[in-house]
Amino acid sequence: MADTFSLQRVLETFRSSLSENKEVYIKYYISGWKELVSFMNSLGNVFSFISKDVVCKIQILENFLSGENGSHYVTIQSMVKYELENDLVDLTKRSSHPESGCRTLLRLHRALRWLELFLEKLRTSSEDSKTSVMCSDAYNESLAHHHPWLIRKAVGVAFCALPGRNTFFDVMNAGDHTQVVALLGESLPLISEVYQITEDLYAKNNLLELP
Ligand code: 1Q0
Repeated sequence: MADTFSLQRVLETFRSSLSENKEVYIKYYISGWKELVSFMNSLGNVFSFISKDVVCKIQILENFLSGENGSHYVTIQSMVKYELENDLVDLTKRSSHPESGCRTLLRLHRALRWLELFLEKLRTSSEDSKTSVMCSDAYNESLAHHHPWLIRKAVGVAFCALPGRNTFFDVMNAGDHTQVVALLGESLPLISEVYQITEDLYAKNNLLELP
């Protein structure tokens, strides 16, 4: 991972995460999240409670991937099949498998929906649009449904510390603002595709509400 964030690299990792037959490689999926975490860290300490949680979830998945059953964790599809067939998922209440790959990835998956909504708002925003409003609208339409009151409040405080739209566009390191908008237009269908494939897989297996 290079030091400076680039939107292009996020795009590339999500592109690499799709296999030819539309399976999602966990390795690249989490690389995409690592890039986003490094971006979030550059925004300041207010965001550290969020990035800590993401880092922790990335670590859980990396441990599975490098562990003795790692071959079953190559794609999200193989993980779901393996964990379900071997009763490794707590389906209704957290008990003997509180940190399964399936429930851990579900948290990132829900956050990916937030990202998709936020980036779409950013792409179609005008110069006087506020990132804090775009961020919290995207949040209220997605992740907020899964978070308790206390977290929603803390997230609301963090949003107020977001830099403005111009700074956001600059730190994406993707050229001038017109180029950033074009790149966002290119990235979003990919992010949506990865999201939708995962969503369909989880829905088919009744995994969307894992505790
Ligand atoms: C740039 C601003 C970042 C705003 C992030 C918005 C999302 C807020 C998420 C709040 C998470 C709160 C911390 C803990 C939550 C956990 O309780 C929860 C559930 O886990 P569990 O184990 O308790 O059941 N965890 C989650 O829901 C995971 C949340 C992950 C949030 C990931 C947000 C990642 C943001 C990355 C920066 C993207 C910058 C976008 C622009 C970059 C251009 C490509």
